[in-house]
Amino acid sequence: TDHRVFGPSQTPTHPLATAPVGTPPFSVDGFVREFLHELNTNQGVALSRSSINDQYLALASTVRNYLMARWLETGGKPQENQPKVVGYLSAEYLLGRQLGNALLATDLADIAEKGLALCGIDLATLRNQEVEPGLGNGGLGRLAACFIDSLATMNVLCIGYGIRYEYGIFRQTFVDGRQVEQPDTWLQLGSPWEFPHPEASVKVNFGGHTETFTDADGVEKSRWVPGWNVLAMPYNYMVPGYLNGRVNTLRLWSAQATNAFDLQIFNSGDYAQAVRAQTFAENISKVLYPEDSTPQGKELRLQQQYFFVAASLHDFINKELEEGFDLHRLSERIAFQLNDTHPVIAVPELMRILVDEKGYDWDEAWDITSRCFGYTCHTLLPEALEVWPTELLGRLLPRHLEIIYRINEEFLAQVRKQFPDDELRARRMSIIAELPERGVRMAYLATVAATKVNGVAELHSQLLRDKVLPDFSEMYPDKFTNVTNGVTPRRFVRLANPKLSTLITDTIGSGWVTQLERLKELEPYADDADFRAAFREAKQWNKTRLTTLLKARDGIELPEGHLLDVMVKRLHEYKRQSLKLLHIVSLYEQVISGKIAASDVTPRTVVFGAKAAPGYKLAKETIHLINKVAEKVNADERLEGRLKVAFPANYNVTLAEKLIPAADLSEQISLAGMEASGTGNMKFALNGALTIGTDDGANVEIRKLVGDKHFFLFGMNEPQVAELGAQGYIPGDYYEKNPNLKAAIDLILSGYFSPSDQHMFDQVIYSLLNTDRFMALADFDSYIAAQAKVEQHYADQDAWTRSAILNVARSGYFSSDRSMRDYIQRIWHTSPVL
Ligand code: GPW
Repeated sequence: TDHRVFGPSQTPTHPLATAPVGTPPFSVDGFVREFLHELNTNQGVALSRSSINDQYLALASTVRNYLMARWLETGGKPQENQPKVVGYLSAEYLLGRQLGNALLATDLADIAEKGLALCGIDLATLRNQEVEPGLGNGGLGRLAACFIDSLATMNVLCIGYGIRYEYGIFRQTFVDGRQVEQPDTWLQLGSPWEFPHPEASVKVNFGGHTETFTDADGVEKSRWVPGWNVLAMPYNYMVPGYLNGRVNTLRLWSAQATNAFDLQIFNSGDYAQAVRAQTFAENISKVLYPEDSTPQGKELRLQQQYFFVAASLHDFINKELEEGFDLHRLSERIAFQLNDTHPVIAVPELMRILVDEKGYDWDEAWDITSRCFGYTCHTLLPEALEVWPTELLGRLLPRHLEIIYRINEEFLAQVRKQFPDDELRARRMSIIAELPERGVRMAYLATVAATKVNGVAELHSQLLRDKVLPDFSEMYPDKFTNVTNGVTPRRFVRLANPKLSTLITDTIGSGWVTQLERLKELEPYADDADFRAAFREAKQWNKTRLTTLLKARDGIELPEGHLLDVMVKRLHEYKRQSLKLLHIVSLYEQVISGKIAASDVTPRTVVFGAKAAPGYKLAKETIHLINKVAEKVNADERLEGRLKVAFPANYNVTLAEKLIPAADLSEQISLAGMEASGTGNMKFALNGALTIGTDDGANVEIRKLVGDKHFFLFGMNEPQVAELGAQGYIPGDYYEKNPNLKAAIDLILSGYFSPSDQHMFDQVIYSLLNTDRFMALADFDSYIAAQAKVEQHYADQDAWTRSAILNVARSGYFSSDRSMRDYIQRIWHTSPVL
């Protein structure tokens, strides 16, 4: 079947058709011309009558045009011996605003600022007009965005594949302190960064049944007779490398109804039903599921997963490879990376393509498939591991379920061969779970199929081997590896922290932006008083910028001269926002009960940023409680203004870029063994905040690199957590034993923060007192002690600044460029193009 559903393209005959597109001149003058041209022809307005949005859209198009020439080149047909492409398969890309990054990548920021000023336009105003594409929930989606940035900057070919959700992560508002979700209408004011390609749409099948038939050689086979289909329409986004001219592609799929689909219904005369069918199809890419680390097992979610994976595999095989390419060599041309289990249905899909469509025999197809995939696991929480009920999978993708059963059969045969007389092991390892209902364990399927399985920090990879997949690591010891996460220094240092960036560049040159380990060269300057003063000045500038922003954005007043203590991440019990809250309430309680004088409190502002999954009751109640505590604390004069709590709504990438550079203290306080890596932790350290944290995820590596003296460690380590759990953890004991903890909890239980309803927060508190699955009470003492050390250290401005500088200097390892080098060496075996 022809995948070019809207017909083939023409062969060019005019000489200009093959010439490269012209890049606008790299000058203020050239820029202004291009900008006005875009404003007039694209927006259809004169400068004098243009709105800010017109100007923003025209500016975006202008910057795009500078990137275009290289994009067209790098998107050209593949050559002989061209390097392998990375096909990053991810259900989420949390991109953040595009304009600033594009201006940086093209070095156009100064020119644009000057040019726009000549037109009477303020660049900063236009930057603020952009609504960020929030096509992800948190760490996992942001990691994908950092990785594609790094690959482009490193000149590695990559296509990011994902979904163009019409509504990204919800916009969070607070009503009486409670989270209320609003739809994220990010496309409403125009989407200047995307290029739709309706002509390249791909049909994706669903449902129906399978049937057996006998092929020409008399072999009995199965084939899929789908029940319905939708069109996947690609939207391309440019992924520019930093100052290197490379532009890779992010290809996000949008769902549309197929003609065939509605024609059938139109013919039946039911017009209204036909229109509804359209809506049904479009639902698939309508909205991002807002659960982070807790999949909901919804049918539409499985449809989304198969939808983008099927379109992406089809796209790569039929569009990116030259015609007639021998698929036996597929793994020489693509390394598909599975970003968690969300895209794992790609494994049976590739098998189906090879066996059913290309006619390969099973073993041949498996040989190819098992060379093409790498699998990254991002969690240890059992509830985060996806298991799709076979009932659902069989209904939606009957042929894929058959293929999964066959994969499992052959896999278990291998297990039994390698470990004879160990039926228990075979059952444990089965890709098919029997209880609580029959389901497909997507992590097992991925592990069996992938060439490499990696965790996202050293501790996580070790626990993955030893606790989550021990049987698999015994069977395939060489399959398992670690790649510690990283973050892009372009967005999270160079763009987010311009003053620090200038200071660093003035001191060691600009190479650090692409070779972040060179931050090491800053180490000696920690002992240089002038440098420390300049460093403090940059931090102060960031705080002032944040103060201005929060005043305008949320009406929040940040006091001056406070230690800025920041906890930003998704709201989740395992991350323990409740522990941070107990610290605040305890401090407050001690002051109002006269146990300590307000003057003994180190002036501190705690900033929270967190979205809760809309169906996660306890998380939402925790948000409500934080807001209620903030209300009381902020208004209470007995504190003499020395403790403030700020909770700006709708924490997102845009806010992170302003918040993180202003922070003094980074809260990374998950229960040890629960946070796979964390990436916010890295962003803070790179921006000169000190970490208070547990021995969890990448905190372990941060502490090792920056040094114990410059990191506030507290709490149980993972073995201690395991031991306490085995012993039988009784949270009530900690409540009884620690009078400050008890007083804080009692204050909440008394209804002090909820005068209208004394029992408002009973659920949050009783869950801590009765179960406390993540042992917040057990770590409370140690956390408070570590906070005392923070205050001591902070009292010595020079010592603190020295530590902050050393955090920056020693965190170069956490660049996502380094992560990409590790993936390339350990997993993908691809190389940069020159
Ligand atoms: F549960 N992570 C996330 F593993 O942001 F799928 N969303 C998710 O759904 C999952 C993981 C999943 C995060 C981890 O919690 C965090 O520790 C890690 O740094 C990040 O993924 C990137 O690896």
